[in-house]
Amino acid sequence: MIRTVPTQPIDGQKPGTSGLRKKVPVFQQPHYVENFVQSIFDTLEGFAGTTLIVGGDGRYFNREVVQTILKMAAAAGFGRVRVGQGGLLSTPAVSVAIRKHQAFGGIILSASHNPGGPDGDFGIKYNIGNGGPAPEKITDAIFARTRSISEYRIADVPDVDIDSIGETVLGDTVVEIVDPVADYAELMQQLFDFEAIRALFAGGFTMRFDAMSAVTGPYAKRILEGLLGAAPGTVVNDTPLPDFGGHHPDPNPVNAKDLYDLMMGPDAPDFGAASDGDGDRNLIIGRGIFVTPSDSLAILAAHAHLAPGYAAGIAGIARSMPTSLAADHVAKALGIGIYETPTGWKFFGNLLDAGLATICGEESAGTGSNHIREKDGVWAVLMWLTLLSHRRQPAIDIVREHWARFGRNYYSRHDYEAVPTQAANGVMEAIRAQIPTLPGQAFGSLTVSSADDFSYHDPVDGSDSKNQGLRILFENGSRIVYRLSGTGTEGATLRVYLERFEADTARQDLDPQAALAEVIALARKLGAVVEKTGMAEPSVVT
Ligand code: VG1
Ligand code: CO
Repeated sequence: MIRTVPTQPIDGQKPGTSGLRKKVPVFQQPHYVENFVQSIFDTLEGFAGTTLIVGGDGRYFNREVVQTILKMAAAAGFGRVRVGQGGLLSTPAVSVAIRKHQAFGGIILSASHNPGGPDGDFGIKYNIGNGGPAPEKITDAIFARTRSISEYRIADVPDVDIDSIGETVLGDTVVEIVDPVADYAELMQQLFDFEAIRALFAGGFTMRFDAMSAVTGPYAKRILEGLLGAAPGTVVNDTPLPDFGGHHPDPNPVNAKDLYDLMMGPDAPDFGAASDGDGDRNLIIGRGIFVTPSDSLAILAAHAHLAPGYAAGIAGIARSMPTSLAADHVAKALGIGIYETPTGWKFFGNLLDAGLATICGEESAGTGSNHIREKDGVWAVLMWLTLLSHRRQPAIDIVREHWARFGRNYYSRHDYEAVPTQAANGVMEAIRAQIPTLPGQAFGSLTVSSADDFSYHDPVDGSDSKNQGLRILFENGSRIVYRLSGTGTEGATLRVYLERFEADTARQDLDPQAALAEVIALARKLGAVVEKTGMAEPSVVT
């Protein structure tokens, strides 16, 4: 019943910041999915008879790939595969399931915040037994395997009915179709005081959660409207669609424009939030204020003890290098550790496992904690609701009070998308060449205090990750960071991260682009960004 199929290596199956991401037609090539999945299994050891978690964000091609993985997992000898009904599981829900059911690992089908549909993106990511993304050591080994693979194994069986809850047997493997929300909702109830949040909604608090026609719809609906009593209709775009309804499920003020406009307008509810394709990102908007992810991380870290799951306080905060220094001010005030890692959640896993960090975050709308090993969009919303239920004041006041106490780190990210790879590399090379001579140089009011090519030494396993972004630090606390995206599927995306610190409360209410004008101009000039990319303006400013 198991078929061994001869195959040949396919170029380019290199996992990036978060798994293997390509256009759907690339994944649809013969053997493409099979080669990659077999390369994952060939890289792992000792999984015979263990459990594998499988699910995805419901995007186009999700259902087909789930079937392939089930048949290959059976051929590989897993004892049990748990799959979300309809092939759905959010990224955080996969992490929850791996940990709760002591699974060997999990496979997530998603290209996260990238658009879906037949011409959109698809992705496959492997998570290890702690529930987190496979570390570089493993993704490198998987990639190496894709270059030498000569056959894959697949069970020759009909498709499994993935829409009905229950168990099916494939050879020696039990396939279990499960409610995708149950385990996740149960964990949230352990971490948060649902009574307190329910009381907030019962008191007339209003909210909009935009699931962007992606995977968080069922989670948000069950938790916010079901368990917490938010008004029906609080969750919008709540049905996961294969093409996300044509939306770009990247929860930032640009792509979640409807929500943003609502929150800035006269009919704004008290609170707004959104999540991305696979449910691990969060957008937080109060009435009249977009809370930057970097600020949100700092604010949540400062208040985490209000949630029962963190009542004992937090051990430390970890942030990715481009994320603003706002969290550092909080860590200092709390007298706890602060860790600076490369971009991508996989770098937080060891710090969380070792108990060094409790709360982690990235400027790209990712926030999470040691409850799992992924960032978690709905979790971040529940953290905010916890805070709002205690403080009973508008989000905008909470943010302003935070700035008054810790100072404000004005922050913005400028993305230059679909740039020819050579041009993007040209910007990086231009900066890299200047790094040795930048320290000490003054540009207007900005004097460079240090500049480097960021490398990370993992304090837990001792591994080193080099070339993780070019950063220029200034004496007044400003910062410029340049990096190339590792999740795009078209040309290169240059990300320029811009930051400036402002301690004076009288100057904390400026428009970020205006407040950062000098830093922005310098960043463009140093990298000759306009000349090299041929773009007068970035594609996306967040
Ligand atoms: C981007 C973000 C990064 C995030 C990654 C995965 O990576 O910058 O912070 O961890 O996406 O997020 P890059 O390499 O394109 O900058 V998700 O929600 O797409 O899995
Ligand atoms: Co995501």
